[in-house]
Amino acid sequence: MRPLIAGNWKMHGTLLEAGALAEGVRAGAAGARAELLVCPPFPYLVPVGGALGADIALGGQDCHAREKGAHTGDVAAAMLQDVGATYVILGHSERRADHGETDAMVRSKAEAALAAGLVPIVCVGESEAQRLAGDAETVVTQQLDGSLPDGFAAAGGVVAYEPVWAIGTGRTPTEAEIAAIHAAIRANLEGRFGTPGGGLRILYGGSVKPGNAKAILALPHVDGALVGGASLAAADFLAIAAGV
Ligand code: G2H
Repeated sequence: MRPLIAGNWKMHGTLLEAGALAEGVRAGAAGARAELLVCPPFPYLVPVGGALGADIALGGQDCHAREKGAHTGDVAAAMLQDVGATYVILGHSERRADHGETDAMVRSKAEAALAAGLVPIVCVGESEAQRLAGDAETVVTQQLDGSLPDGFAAAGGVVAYEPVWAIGTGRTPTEAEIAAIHAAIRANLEGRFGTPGGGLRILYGGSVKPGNAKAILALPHVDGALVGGASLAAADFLAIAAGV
């Protein structure tokens, strides 16, 4: 399967900076083996989508579970689709922490994304305390069971494994730990969805940098990366993509 390298810009940058970053990604993306995806803040989706061009995918960082309505401050999946997005990140640990998003809420959002024709990227990952208690695999499996809707595999959904303690910290699990969780995620997907689950992409996220990307991306069942901080510099993002 074609690897996916996704940039999660989170809540960073100005309009000018977003445009320049998108231009920089576009300028260096020709010939990339990986599929590239950029997920800017909502106000920058349209200009960034234009600057990226047709060969680099555009995504949102969240969507609402409802199709439309009186939900001040929220964005519908169909709105993302309307402005050219094809993916949406859901259930990122920052949203689970900042907005109290539960597995059930993430599942509802993923259903809305599927209904709008978007590919959901559903994030899962354990806290440091859960890792130290030996519960990482159990936690991730529970999150998968609770967060993924039934139509997930048929739509080519993406899972991102992001251990919470590795996000923005410069720390990563060992290669063996990443491989073990990704194998467990693959087994879970195949167990639930059968053969289609074996074809879904599982991304690793959490302090992916040019210096560690190649080794992480070479691990079995690592089908790409969800990149935060390092996606804010075009050269770093492209260097990570060159590691697949
Ligand atoms: C994890 C990741 C992007 P960073 O949140 O989703 O961020 O690469 O900064 O750890």
